[in-house]
Amino acid sequence: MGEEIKSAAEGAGLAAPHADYGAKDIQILEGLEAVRKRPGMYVGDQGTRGLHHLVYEVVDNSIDEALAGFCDRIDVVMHGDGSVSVRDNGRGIPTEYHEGAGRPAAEVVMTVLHAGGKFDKGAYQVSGGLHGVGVSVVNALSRWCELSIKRGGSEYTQRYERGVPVTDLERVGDSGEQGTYVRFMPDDEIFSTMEYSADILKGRLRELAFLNPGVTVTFDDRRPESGEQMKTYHYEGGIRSFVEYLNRGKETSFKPPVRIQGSRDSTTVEVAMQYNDSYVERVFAFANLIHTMEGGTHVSGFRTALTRAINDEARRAKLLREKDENLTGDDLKEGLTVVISIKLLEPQFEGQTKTKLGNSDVKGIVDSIVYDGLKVALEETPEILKPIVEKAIKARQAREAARKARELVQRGSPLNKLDLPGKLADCSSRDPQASELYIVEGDSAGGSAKQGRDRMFQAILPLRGKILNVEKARLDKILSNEVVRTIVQALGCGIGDTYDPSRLRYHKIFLMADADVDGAHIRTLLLTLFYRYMPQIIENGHLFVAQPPLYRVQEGKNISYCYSDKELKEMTAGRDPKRTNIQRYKGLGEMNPDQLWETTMDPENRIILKVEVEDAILADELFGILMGDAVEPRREFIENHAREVRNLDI
Ligand code: 0RA
Repeated sequence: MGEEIKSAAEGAGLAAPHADYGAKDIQILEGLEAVRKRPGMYVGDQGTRGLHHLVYEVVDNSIDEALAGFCDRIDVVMHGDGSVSVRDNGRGIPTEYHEGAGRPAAEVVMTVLHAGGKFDKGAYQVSGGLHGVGVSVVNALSRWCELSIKRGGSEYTQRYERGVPVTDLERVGDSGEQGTYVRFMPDDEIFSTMEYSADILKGRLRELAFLNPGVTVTFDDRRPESGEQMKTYHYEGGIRSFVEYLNRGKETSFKPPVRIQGSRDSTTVEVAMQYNDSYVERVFAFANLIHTMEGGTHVSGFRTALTRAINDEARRAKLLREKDENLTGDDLKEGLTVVISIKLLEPQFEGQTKTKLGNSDVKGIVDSIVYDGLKVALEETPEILKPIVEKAIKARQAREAARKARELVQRGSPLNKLDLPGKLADCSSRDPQASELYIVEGDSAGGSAKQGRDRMFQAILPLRGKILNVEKARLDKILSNEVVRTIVQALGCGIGDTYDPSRLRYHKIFLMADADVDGAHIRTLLLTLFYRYMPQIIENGHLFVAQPPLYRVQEGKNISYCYSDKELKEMTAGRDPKRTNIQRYKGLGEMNPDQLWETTMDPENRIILKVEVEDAILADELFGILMGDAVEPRREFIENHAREVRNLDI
């Protein structure tokens, strides 16, 4: 019998457990094995997302303690060895012997899937979607994991390897404190990357601090290269501070942000909102602290309430006359920054990335709480109404103009060749899934790309002229820009709220610009256009950045290409420089069609970067900083990130 279990454990790469096997061990090993065999099912994927998810999972457990009112401090450390630790001052995972399981409760929590939920941990757990799978999943996907618990006057520790306990839970001393400390080393057999991004982690930790006012969250990056100081996040103002943070550096129509709060049927709703002087709307919605990027019923409820309340009050205050039409939800979007945080008992997460809230009763609840709350706020501070209404009326006029401009851009069916931009060298294929569009900067590069491509499935769109900074313009102006129109026409799918995915003519869209600072700038302008006005293209994984080589290295008849200075250094290390001919490409235009095909466009050889939005707030900030008005943060950002500019991944 021992043999059989051993092979199951070994099959999943598990270490041998410390004690003799029993029926309960078999169950645990099977559970851990399931996690290690299909990690994606539990943490999303085996790349960056999954790796970061491990940290979120442990932190979420600490946050659950905070929500239950037992924890007000969480310390996250990235250690020099690549491990991560999370310490909280909650109740501590129960250490008592668990009768049913025949082992200490803490060992059950660490080794049995979903065991956390079996204990009474308070009503609203951060669970659902990808979250809430339990710390046992982190344990199973870690090379090792160390647990330390302070509880009931004592301190206990236990060590696990690949999820399996290698020591018993031992009492190591007295302690007057309470809390849980988990330190884990992600397993490099599971994850394709072991590189944590401090920016991504900090983004989520800051977000959690905003969503849990009064809780102090710290982040300490002790990795040798980091050189960063410890960060402390603590906001007494909650999501109101969150909105102020999102609007920092922008002019706002009123201060402080309006805050609305209420609850019904065990669902609590909290909203903070403020208008700024930009033209974009930013909605950050959370359900049980999970960022619902795809929106959902809470967001729809908010929108109907906002529209109704503003129209009612605007009419009462005679800011809208009788003959004026009602303001629409779209009119009220321009410049709006809003954070919505709701907590509910059984969240249903839907959508492509399971980040859309589906509970149908939530819409009415949020609608009525926000409507009533807005009415009260507008009675208390009537002066905020006028700027909102005036801005919305201007937005309506601009949208009218935009509609006319858009009609020009979108007229006709995309299958009609006459409606395609003249510069587009289209591909023969009419199957969007098989078709690729290369958006290329400059005519000479466009020429090379046209000659080098496989015309069966690759279309080329050369761009010339100034690409508009969409961060600083309204939709009507954006749509009158030649470059934007050309792109929208070629894609065929519309822009803004008329975006229609079924009309997208290419499912792979490549941005191809020179590998220099100007190229990076052009690429960022294009990324901003997609991110702000066709975000679905990014969300659905259609947008890529082509990676042309920086160097061509010739040795006799042998030719190879290098995509970075580092690669060139490695390749030429210890070579006789006389026989090596190195050509640095100053731009795509210097490459002949064959070279461009071979290095950058041939699906067999090319290196491509998929544009993904890991963290919407981070991306929002990034574009705000890179494209906005404030000079100082931009200078700072470019100085801090200068080395990464070649891989501008959002
Ligand atoms: C199960 C039950 C209780 C707390 C926890 C688990 C718990 C888990 C983690 C993971 C990280 N930090 C944590 N803190 C607590 C409730 C304990 C009780 O009723 O005393």
